[in-house]
Amino acid sequence: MKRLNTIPKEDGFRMPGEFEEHSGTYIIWPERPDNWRLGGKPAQKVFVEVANTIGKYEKVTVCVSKEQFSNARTELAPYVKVVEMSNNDSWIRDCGATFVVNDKGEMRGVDWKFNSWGGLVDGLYFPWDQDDKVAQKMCELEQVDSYRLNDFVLEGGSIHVDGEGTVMVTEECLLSKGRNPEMTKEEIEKKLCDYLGCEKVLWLKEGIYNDETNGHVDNMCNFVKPGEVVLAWTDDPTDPQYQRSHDAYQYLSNETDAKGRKLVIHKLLTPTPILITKEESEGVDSVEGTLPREEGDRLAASYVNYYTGNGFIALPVFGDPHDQLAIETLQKLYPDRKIEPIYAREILLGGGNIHCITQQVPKVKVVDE
Ligand code: KQY
Repeated sequence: MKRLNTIPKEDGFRMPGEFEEHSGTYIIWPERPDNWRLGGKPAQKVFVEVANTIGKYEKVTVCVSKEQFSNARTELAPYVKVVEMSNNDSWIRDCGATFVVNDKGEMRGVDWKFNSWGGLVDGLYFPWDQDDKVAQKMCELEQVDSYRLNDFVLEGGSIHVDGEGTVMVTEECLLSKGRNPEMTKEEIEKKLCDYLGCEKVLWLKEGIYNDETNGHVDNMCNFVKPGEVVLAWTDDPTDPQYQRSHDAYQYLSNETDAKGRKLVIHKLLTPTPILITKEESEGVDSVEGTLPREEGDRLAASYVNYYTGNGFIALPVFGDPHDQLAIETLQKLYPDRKIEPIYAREILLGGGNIHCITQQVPKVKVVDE
């Protein structure tokens, strides 16, 4: 498949909202023992549940190292496709392709430069060379051409789009020193709009407290549909999350989207703070260059890190009293989708959640003039 040097927006391509129809989902199998406790075995069970659940609604492809191929193939349901793919870890939202479509029913991939959430400044592991090839490999599997950006670092979890010209990000992440420190905010805006087919960037100040991605927006705020967002929230003024959520609410209340609409903002209470236990910490290998997992550290838990699929929402839950409220809130926001709660503490322990381990492939359609 070809590597393109043109600009998606000028070529007539845009990234659809995640709530638009998909042709499938990609996931990478977890195994690195310095990120996933006990050699990844507990996390693998949850990834199986995520893949098998999503596979009931849309085609799922799980990418696996050669060492784990047979194990993954055995554990995953037969309706899940398993392909061998080298990787450094399992965050395909971030290292995978961002797919863009046009009105003629064509799809292409955007292959951002990946540097492990901050490179040598504050990246989470080294090296990341195999992860940086994942997007191109997905494009080969999908048989689509791709736009490669060698000069712009971005992870898929740091953007959300409404599919109608608006992209939402956080300053904490996109202006961080480990991403594109040589670029101005205006230059970053232009790059986002050019490669996602957007006209307007919404800049939240920060994401979820203690999020090791430098505050990815996908843990903080999501588009339910154009003009409507769901925002991680707490009413506890002693929680360091409080100011972050309130700042975001204030900002979004005073903004409009690319089409000039005021946004409807739905609050989604975060779970009670979740801390790493001694046993969990001890199960993770210590490796220099990989972010350590210390007992007592607060995890960046949020219900906003859900995956929106064809007819369903895959929602992380934590065995917390707020789980039920999250299920009910999202069921009201998505009356036509089944809420699929998945106990996801093991994914959270690795530094992200269900949205971070999935990447959708949009369904292409011809749009009549
Ligand atoms: O998107 C994410 N939340 C990924 C987090 C990466 C964690 C690596 N330890």
